[in-house]
Amino acid sequence: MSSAPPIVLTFAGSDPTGGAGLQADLLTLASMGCHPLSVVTALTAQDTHGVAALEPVDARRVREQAERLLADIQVAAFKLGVLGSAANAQAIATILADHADVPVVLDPVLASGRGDPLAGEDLIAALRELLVPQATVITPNTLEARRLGGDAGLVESARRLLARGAEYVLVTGGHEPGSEVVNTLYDGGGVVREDRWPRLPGSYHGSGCTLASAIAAALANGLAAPEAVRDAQEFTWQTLAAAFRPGAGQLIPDRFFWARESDNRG
Ligand code: PXL
Repeated sequence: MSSAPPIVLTFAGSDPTGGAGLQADLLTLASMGCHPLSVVTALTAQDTHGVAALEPVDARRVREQAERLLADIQVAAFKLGVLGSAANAQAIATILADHADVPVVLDPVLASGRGDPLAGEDLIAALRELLVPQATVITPNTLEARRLGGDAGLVESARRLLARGAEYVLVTGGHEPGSEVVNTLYDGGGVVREDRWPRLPGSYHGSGCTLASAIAAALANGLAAPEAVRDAQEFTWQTLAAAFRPGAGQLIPDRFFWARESDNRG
């Protein structure tokens, strides 16, 4: 019998398309050999063109969902995506503080890939003040890094996030121009690694959620953060290379690309 899968708890908003959000996290965590626990923080209505509506779940319900799980089940990592409200961020910060030995991957989602806003100013402040200090790895794209870091340059923004207490900051370069996407991992000592990936054509829905969840899965599988970040990028790039277009809008990463590779077909 194989051993039990490591367990990862994701706090995320529901994306009914299955491209991003909670559903992306579940697919990624499962594909990387983990068992996902999930606390829904917000409901969205959307299609592959964009987000039409977002409704936060009440903070008491968020706390209740998580407390029930954590009283019963031991988790190997937390992953945080869309949180829905500053009150939810506060509730989650309290829960994380009660489990300070568990690694935390924080994807500070401020907007969808297409630019639909997914966090207001009060939530951004709560992310910066309450959750960044508890993060093992934060995964801002360059826009989020600048916004969270107080509109400084990228290196200075990363430095400010580290100064707030995050252990590692992975700044992802998908929004910057160029034929390569450059992702840079920083810790308090400076650049830990810089990875370059051939830019794939097309517009993807859920690449950031996939990357952050893959890092959480790799940490839960026992890797140290720099190796977890490397493996997660490799996994994410492959999901993007295998992406498909279920509707008329954005492409969705295939988190189970390996189950459909031609070698595996009967
Ligand atoms: O891609 C970030 C993201 C996360 N969570 C939810 C989303 C999106 C983007 O649309 O809808 C729920």
